[in-house]
Amino acid sequence: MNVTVLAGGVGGAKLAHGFALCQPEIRLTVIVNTGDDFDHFGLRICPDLDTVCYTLAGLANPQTGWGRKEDTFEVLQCVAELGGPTWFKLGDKDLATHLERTRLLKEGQPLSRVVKTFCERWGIEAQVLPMSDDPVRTMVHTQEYGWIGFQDYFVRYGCQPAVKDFAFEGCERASPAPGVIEALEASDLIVIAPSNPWVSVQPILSLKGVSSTIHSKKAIAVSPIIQGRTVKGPAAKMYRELGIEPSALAVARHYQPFLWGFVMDELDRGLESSVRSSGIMVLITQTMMHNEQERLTLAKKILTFSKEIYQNRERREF
Ligand code: FO1
Repeated sequence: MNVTVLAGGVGGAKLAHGFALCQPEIRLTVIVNTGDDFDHFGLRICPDLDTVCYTLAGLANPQTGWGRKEDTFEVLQCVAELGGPTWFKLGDKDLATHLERTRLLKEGQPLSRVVKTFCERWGIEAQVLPMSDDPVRTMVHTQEYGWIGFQDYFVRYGCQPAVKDFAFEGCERASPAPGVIEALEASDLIVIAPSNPWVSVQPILSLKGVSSTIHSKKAIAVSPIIQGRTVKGPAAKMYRELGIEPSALAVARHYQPFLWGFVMDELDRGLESSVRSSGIMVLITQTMMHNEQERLTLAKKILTFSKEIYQNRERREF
């Protein structure tokens, strides 16, 4: 069974890890948002790709979800002594990833090739694909600062500014990375991870051919919102600022054209009938993933759910 997961940072990485633990029974591809990527100290930083790869390789920092475990910040400390910028916390081990990636990109290698090399080196069995080899930059239109880059919004200003809109600069010119459309087409199951719908999943969907391919196959989405709040990150705040009440129902409506099935937390059981009445099949289960076992359990439940949806559809087609 071919499973493709669309992922942003921490939430996407955790669910992707759950599916990775189901290998070799499934073949896993993870398509990762690169709209958050930016240049810092002249280095190419790819936060979501690194979060996914570190998580799959068992190298992730368990406290933050991003960066590497057991890292130190000596370089950043020395940067601080020189009066340089320290708002973006780059660990010493993490810096090696950015140094080597930047070197390979400067040699002319596409990002997808660099990711493949790193995955082989880190012993990652899943196919991890950047959404594109071309630059796409997520921009956030804020009340306070106008249009700003995503990492300025997220890290420098701590998601405090009120959002008005988003743009994915370069997405019209960008092509999906080699393998992205092929993986989606060959999928028996496409999963939209519990990542931020506005700034983690939407950049992937904005690329040529991605939405239409998912539309023709249909997907299962996992709500990143539980009881009106996000497990991590600003998704619920964004919904509110855009005039939409944040809820699992709002997420289901967001993805409705693509949806086959929707996974929402047991704490949101009260919203089940509203989602079902939109013609979407629902799985209610624990969606919080506190540890490896819970990642695996959620992935397995989604696999079983997808089989039930198949059977249901076949029955209806006869
Ligand atoms: N997120 C933060 O909130 N603060 C940081 O200082 C920070 C540093 C950082 C360094 C490397 C990396 O790969 C990710 C890092 N992140 C940091 C996370 C990251 O920028 C965001 O979580 C994602 O872009 C959103 O998915």
